[in-house]
Amino acid sequence: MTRPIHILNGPSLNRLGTREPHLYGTTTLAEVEAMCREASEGHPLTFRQANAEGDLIGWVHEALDDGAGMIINPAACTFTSIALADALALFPGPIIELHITNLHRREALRHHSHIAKVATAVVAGLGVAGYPFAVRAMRELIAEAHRGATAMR
Ligand code: DHK
Repeated sequence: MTRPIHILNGPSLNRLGTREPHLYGTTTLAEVEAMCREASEGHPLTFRQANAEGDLIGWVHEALDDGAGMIINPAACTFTSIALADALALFPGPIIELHITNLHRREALRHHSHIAKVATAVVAGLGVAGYPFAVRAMRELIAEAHRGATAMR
């Protein structure tokens, strides 16, 4: 069985499409999910969004046993949630932290990420195109890990 890539989205990302379109664009989260599924080329993936930190943490815990990789846009939890970072630290596979906007061009309160310390890589500032970009990068990371594991045998 191919292990899935889990894609998690944090608070207010369910409002993509109409939420501050000058920052986040006009693509909806459902359209973003479709872009991710196309980029996955059949690799199984889950795509979820929650406004509550505890839901995100629960989904990270669920993913610990079966996940090949994790892509997470933690939204505002990026800057506040040591609890989410602690949960992600348990995840054995690659983690891509993703932001639609370039946080470093924005207010200072968005410049420090708790999540970056446990992430393999960070994608920020590509708009929603960052999502399929991250899916393709994740497939590479998973294939690389698989090649490494095979070579060890
Ligand atoms: C999305 C959010 O909801 C904000 O809280 C972050 C991020 C930026 C994004 O760019 O995807 O600050």
